[in-house]
Amino acid sequence: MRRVLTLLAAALCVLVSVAAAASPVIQNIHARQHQSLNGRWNYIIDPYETGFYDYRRQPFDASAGGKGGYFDDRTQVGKGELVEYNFDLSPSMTVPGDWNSQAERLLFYEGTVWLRQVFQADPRPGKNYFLYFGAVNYEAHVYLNGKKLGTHKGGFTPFQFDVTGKLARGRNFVVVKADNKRQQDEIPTVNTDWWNYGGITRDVLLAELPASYIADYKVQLAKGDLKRIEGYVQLAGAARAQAVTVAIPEAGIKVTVMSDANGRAQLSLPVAKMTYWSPENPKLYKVELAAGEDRVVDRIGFRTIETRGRDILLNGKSVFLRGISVHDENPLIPGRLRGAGDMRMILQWAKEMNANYVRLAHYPHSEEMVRLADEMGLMVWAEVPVYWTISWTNPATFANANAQLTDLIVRDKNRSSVIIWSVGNETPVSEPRNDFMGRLVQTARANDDTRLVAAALEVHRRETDIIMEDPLADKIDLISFNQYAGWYWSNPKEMLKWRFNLTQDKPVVISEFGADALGGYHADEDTRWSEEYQELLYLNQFKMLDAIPGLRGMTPWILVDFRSPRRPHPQFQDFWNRKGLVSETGKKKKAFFTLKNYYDDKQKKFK
Ligand code: GCB
Repeated sequence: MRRVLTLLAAALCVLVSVAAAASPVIQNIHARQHQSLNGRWNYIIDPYETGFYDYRRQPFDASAGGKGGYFDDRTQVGKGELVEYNFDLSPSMTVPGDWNSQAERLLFYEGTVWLRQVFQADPRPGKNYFLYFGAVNYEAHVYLNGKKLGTHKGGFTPFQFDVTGKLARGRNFVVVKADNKRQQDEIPTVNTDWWNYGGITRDVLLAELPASYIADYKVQLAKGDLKRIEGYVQLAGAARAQAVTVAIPEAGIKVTVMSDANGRAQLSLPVAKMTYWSPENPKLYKVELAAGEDRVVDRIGFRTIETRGRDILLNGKSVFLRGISVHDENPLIPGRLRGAGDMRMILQWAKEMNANYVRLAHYPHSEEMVRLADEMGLMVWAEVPVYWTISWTNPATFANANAQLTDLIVRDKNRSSVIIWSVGNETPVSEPRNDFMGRLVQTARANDDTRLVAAALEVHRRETDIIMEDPLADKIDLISFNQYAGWYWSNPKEMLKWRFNLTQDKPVVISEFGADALGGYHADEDTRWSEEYQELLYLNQFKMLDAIPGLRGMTPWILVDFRSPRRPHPQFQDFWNRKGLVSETGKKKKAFFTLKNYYDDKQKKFK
């Protein structure tokens, strides 16, 4: 009986979570008719979750009326009534924006903050409405006009709720309970080397779409085929079977196809003449899609990416990935990147060092960042926060990682800049981990066969050899790994004793190496934390790497110093990881130019 009850309870839980789940995200939502809900949001800090649980620790939103929960915007209360919160009288912060950088008392905060925005709406009959969030870190409970829309976990991927029929004419309010507490079974887990910025860190939109609408599409060159565009258009809403038109006027392409009863129209379009996207010429075409009343325009680049033996081929030609790793953080006004200006600054630094490639570590960066990379001509390694010691055997943890990976691919599958999906970083080899990661590789390939799949692996030392003995290496397309010769082991002079002995017949792309240097601190090259030490480490690392026959790229760690709670040294760190080639004040360290010289040289050799 007990078992039956447990099963029933489990089934109910699944039902509840499905009912509360967000609906699939609409492709290119920023290009649709929408109202921005960005701006100043009032907030209440709630470390004990008093607005969520009653004093018996029962959630208010499960009980009748939910009286007491902070999701109701009770600014008008009856005389004598006890209400212990008030959004109108509470402080406000900017959304999108992490909370840590907006109030001193929130710098190290990990827990719940409630945020509320008031907006006007004028819903029209026959239209669909979606409330969209670019990202909320980490767990979000979302309420519209006091009623729960649902929940979402995962701090870096978009989600949305269908609010058709739920909007009032005139005043509406949306409340988000955002909780950034770290938990062992989540993705990422409790231990990371970056700041756990909480809050609504990306755009919030209310989108309006016709009764039938274009929900999703993929318009990309077929795998390894420069002469054919392959993909689909997915319709949703009332009428699913419709004529769908796809036009790329500048490439002389225009077709009309019928979608099936599920709203799916498959595309296979011959390409006659086209300028292919590349870092040297990041050509983007205007792509117009139309079905019934709906129409959406995107800007898409077309390129192929493949490996052949130890080579990486971009549009059929051998390419060397002159890269750099990047976090989603602004050093100058610390906090998550706040918009196109911040993003351009970061990517411009990468361009200045003659990079053609960036690793957007360790989690999905914003869609806007990836679109900028499209426009500025930077190839992208995109990653999910499967980082270090995840709970490998927990099925819910896997489901979460799998969902984050899928959502990333769904969002960015039309971006020519993205050439690699990375399924994780420095995950320690074990049976359960190999299985978990192997299944993520399968998910990436099942969702998108046009890009490479990789992971930042670890290498091992045997005598003076550096070797790769991770079974995951057999399942991915690159021999990609982090290694910290000269910093976490050995030193910049002695590291030259070691040599890479990599036997796999695959391109080698180093996902990390580096050393900390405090910007402006000068000493001899044996002195840790000095710019000279960092510079020598880079020079000697190049010698070691250039001896690898299949070396096809690298993303040293990292473009800019970044905040990390794991870095407390008062003189050299002060909660900053100093492996940046640009300091926290935006000043380029010596090794920035060392890497630039190396890349200038590589570029000549790979012409
Ligand atoms: C790594 C991690 C990265 C860290 C870096 C470091 O291997 O992948 O997230 O920040 O090392 O500085 O130790």
